[in-house]
Amino acid sequence: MQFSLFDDGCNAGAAPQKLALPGADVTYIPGWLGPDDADALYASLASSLNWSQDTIKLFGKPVKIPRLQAWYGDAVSEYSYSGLTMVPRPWTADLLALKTRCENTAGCKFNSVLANWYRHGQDSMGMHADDEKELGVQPVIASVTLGEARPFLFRHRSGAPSVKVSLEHGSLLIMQGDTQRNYLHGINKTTRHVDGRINLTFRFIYPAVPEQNPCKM
Ligand SMILES: O=C(O)CCC(=O)C(=O)O
Ligand SMILES: [Mn+2]
Repeated sequence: MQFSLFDDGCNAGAAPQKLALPGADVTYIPGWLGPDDADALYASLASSLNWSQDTIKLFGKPVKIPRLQAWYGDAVSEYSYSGLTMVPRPWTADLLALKTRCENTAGCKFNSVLANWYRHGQDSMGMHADDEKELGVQPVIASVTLGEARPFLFRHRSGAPSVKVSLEHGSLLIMQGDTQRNYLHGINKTTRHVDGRINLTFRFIYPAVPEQNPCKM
C-alpha cells in the first residue's frame, strides 16, 4: 500500500502524551496514522504477512500461543523467548515504510518487528517485559496498533495495581528508558465480542555477542 499522509510519520493533530507511570518513560500518540492509512494497513498486513500460531514452552510443556505472530527484520535480528527462536523474514514494503516512520518519530533505529494478530477476544498476551538481553539495557520499543482498541496493561514489578491504556486504531506507543526494567505489560482476554487487532512492535536487536572470548583458551 501507499501511505497518503505526511512523510515524517505523524498524522496532523496527533498530540504525544507522556503517561504518568513513575519509573517508566512511555509516550502515547493517538492518531499517529490517519484512519484511512490505518484501515488500509490493517487489511494489507492481515493478508500479506506470514502469520503462524507458534508453540512455546511453559513450565517445560509445549503450549500454542493465543494469537498469531510473524517476525520480520534484518538478518542479524534472530530473537528467542520462552524456548522459541524466531528467524526474521525479509522486510516487506509496508513494514519497511512503517519502520522508517517509527524511526522518524522515536528518533532511533530499529532492525526488527514482531507482528501480533489478536483475532478475537480470546487472543491475548500474558504480562511480560521486553527485557531479553539482546534488546540491550534500556530498549526503545515502538508499538503500532491497528484495528480494535484493547486495554493495554502496565503493572509495576512492585505489584502495585495495573494501569490500563486503551491503544486506539492508528496509534503509536513508545516505551523506553527503564520501562522494561520496572514494569510488565500485556493484553488480557475478554468475553466481549471484539474485532481483530494487529500490533507491531519495532525493536533494535543487538547482534549476538560470543559467550566466550575465543582468544582466551
Ligand atoms: O499487542 C501489544 O500491544 C503488545 C505486544 C507486545 O507486548 C510484544 O510484542 O512484546
Ligand atoms: Mn512486549
